[in-house]
Amino acid sequence: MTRRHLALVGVLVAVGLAAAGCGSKSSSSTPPPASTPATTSTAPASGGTLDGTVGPGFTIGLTEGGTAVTTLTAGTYTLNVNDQADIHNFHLTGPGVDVTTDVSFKGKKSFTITLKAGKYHFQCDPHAGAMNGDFTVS
Ligand SMILES: [Cu+2]
Repeated sequence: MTRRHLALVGVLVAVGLAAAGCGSKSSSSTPPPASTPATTSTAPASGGTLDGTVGPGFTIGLTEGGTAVTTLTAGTYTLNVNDQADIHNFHLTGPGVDVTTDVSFKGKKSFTITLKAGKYHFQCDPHAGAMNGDFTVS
């Protein structure tokens, strides 16, 4: 092996180490969070899980992680409704969303909803005046 050859090998090793060091620093197993795509996409952009409850009394509520929802970030969410009475329903409306359980229905139902910036309202239709709530999406 010539001296020139050895020098070249040394350079390649150095480059390889530099690249490896750089790679281990910036790369990780998870890709960076995707920002909202410019084009319309059906893939969930963000969001999480929302819990809607109605009944058994004259109560209705919407929580996320146990906290009452007042504001949310736009995105796709799973709405899990626990409708605990056959005299109430859980009806959520707002930009692009209109989902409800039947009044006579009693049990759990899940919806996938995509929330956009704007005001949303949920209520029990038969008792809308007393059983309702609102939140804002931005
Ligand atoms: Cu009701």
